Amino acid sequence: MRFDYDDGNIFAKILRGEIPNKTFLETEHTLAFEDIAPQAPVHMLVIPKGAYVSYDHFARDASDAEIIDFNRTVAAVCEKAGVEEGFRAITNARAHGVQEVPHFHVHILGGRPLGRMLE
Ligand code: DGP
Repeated sequence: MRFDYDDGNIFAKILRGEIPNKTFLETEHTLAFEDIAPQAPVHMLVIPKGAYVSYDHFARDASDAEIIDFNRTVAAVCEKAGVEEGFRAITNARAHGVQEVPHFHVHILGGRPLGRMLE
């Protein structure tokens, strides 16, 4: 599959510092920040700094260092956000996944019981 990255997307603009964000954690390869429209008391977005469209793009083409850094940052976000009672990690991809922003991101939701998601 070919992944065409559009560097005009909103998260690319955040990474370039063109629009503000509420940064929660930042590492060499990864940025975590608050979602602008939180669906739960904790709603963070974790994104790689590299130009990846979706989870399958990232998992296929990112370097080992980027993948490790991303996953360690997810863990650090969970620790710092205090979601000991549980959380949900979601990533949407393309049209069927209802992905709004075409830069790979994982939502971390928590801070309340989240209910069942899969039907
Ligand atoms: P989705 O692509 O459907 O997985 O969701 C994109 C999420 O990005 C959605 O929860 C709202 C959030 N979002 C959209 N624009 C901005 C923005 O400018 N800043 C922040 N912090 N979040 C945004």
